[in-house]
Amino acid sequence: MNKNLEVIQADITKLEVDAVVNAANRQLKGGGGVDGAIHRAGGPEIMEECRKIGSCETGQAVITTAGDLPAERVIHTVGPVWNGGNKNEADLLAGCYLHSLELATEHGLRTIAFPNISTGVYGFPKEKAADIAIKVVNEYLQQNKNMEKVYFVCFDEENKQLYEKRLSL
Ligand code: AR6
Repeated sequence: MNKNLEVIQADITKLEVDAVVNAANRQLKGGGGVDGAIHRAGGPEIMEECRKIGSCETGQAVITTAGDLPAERVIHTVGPVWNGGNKNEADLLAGCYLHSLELATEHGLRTIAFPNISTGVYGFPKEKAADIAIKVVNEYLQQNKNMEKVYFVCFDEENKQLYEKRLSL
């Protein structure tokens, strides 16, 4: 396993990292799950910036302040809704991880925490999502030495076990 990769079970809003990633929607209008938790804990400044940005395409990422969160910035990415697997869901999910990492690098951010994007309300199968997330992040870390630490933040036990198994922890 890449030593810059770590699996943790935690509430992402509590992490002191350079960037936390939010599993947002295309309208950047907030919602439930991790999105709701980030806006609740981070306060209204995050939503103010989201409103100015307007929207984000599925598979892409945008960046805002982290408001009152201990992190420095929030990267909002929009995961695909699972629709059976033939609607380009895998590539779109890979795009979420890649574009978030690229945006972090552009902004000089060296530690980043990802939630399990699309595996909640959006219904992406957790095993497939873990395979994609680990592959994209591993490849990125091999090619980009600027990134110090990537955390896979698993909220539920099932995701934690899936990630640990794949990373042979
Ligand atoms: N910290 C870390 N992970 C969390 C937290 C938290 N505080 N809360 C939930 N999770 P979801 P999606 C996990 O549904 O599937 C929203 O309404 C959760 O257990 O948050 O990409 C948005 O506005 C799951 O493993 O995101 C969108 O409309 C993971 O975060 C839509 O849901 C992602 O679940 C996005 O759906």
